[in-house]
Amino acid sequence: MAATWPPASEAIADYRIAVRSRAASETARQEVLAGRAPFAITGDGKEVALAREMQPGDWRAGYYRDQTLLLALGSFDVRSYFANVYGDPDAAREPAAGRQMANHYSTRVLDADGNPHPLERVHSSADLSPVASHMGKLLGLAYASALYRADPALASANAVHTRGGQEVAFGTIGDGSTSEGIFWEAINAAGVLQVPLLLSVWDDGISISVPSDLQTTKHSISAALEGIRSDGRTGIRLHTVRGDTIRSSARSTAGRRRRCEPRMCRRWCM
Ligand SMILES: Cc1ncc(C[n+]2csc(CCOP(=O)(O)OP(=O)(O)O)c2C)c(N)n1
Ligand SMILES: [Mg+2]
Repeated sequence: MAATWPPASEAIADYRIAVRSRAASETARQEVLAGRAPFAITGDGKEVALAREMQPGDWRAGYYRDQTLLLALGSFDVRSYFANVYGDPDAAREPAAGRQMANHYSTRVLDADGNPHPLERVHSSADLSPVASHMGKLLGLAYASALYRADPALASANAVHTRGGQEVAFGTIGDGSTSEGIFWEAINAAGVLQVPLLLSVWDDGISISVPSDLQTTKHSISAALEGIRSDGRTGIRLHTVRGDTIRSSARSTAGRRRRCEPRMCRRWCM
C-alpha cells in the first residue's frame, strides 16, 4: 500500500501537537516525582495520525496513553490536560471534575442543562482503570451503531446519539492488556457480529514489568489472533504497521470500517 502524505502545513501542525504532547508527558512525570501530582502514565505523539481519520459522531474507548489523540481531536488542550493530572474539580476545565484517576480521559455527553451534546465532535467514553475493561464498552458502542444501521427508524428516533449508524468505535489498548479475558471476548464477538470497530494495539513489547514474550502466545498478539482473521464473512482484519505508516493504514482501514468491518491494527510505537 503506497503511503499518502498530508500537505506540509497539516503535517507541521500535527508535528506541533505531537511535540507539545511529549513535553506535557515529561512535565507530568516530573510533577509526580516532585510530589505535586498523584499519578501519571502518559502517552507520546503517534496518535495524532489516528485522530485525523476520526469523524464527528465517532466514539473513542481507550486508555491512559491517549492524551495526544484527545489533543489532536480538540477534546482538550494542554491546560485541561494538567487539570486532569492534578484532579481539578471544576468540570469547565476537567470533564470528569476530578473524579477520575489522572490520565483517565472522557468527554461530557450531556451539557450543563442535561441536554445531549450535538454529534459535532468525537465522543470519548470514560476510561477505566482495570486494563482492558474498556473492551466491553468499545464493543457495545460499535454494536449500537450496527443496530442503528440495520434499523433506520431506530436511528432517526435517536438522532442525538447516532449519525444513522455511520459512526465508528475507535479503541486503543496496550499489548500487555491483550492478555485479559475481556479482550478475547470482545474481539471474538466483534468478529461474529461484524460491527464497525477499529482497535489499535500499541505494541511496545512491555507491560510495566512483564515483557510480552512471557505472556503472549507466539510472542505476538498479531500471531496469536491469526485464527480469527477474516474469511470475508466472519472474523477480523489484521494489519501490522510501523508508527510512520499509521496514517495511510488508518485511512485505508477507516474507509472499510465505515462499511462495517471490524479491524485490528497492531502498531509499533514510534
Ligand atoms: C486488571 C489490571 N491489572 C493490572 C493493572 C496494573 N497495570 C496498569 S498499566 C499496566 C501495564 C499495561 O501494559 P500494556 O497493556 O502493554 O500498556 P502500555 O502501558 O505498555 O501501553 C498494568 C499491569 C491494572 N490497571 N489492571
Ligand atoms: Mg505495552
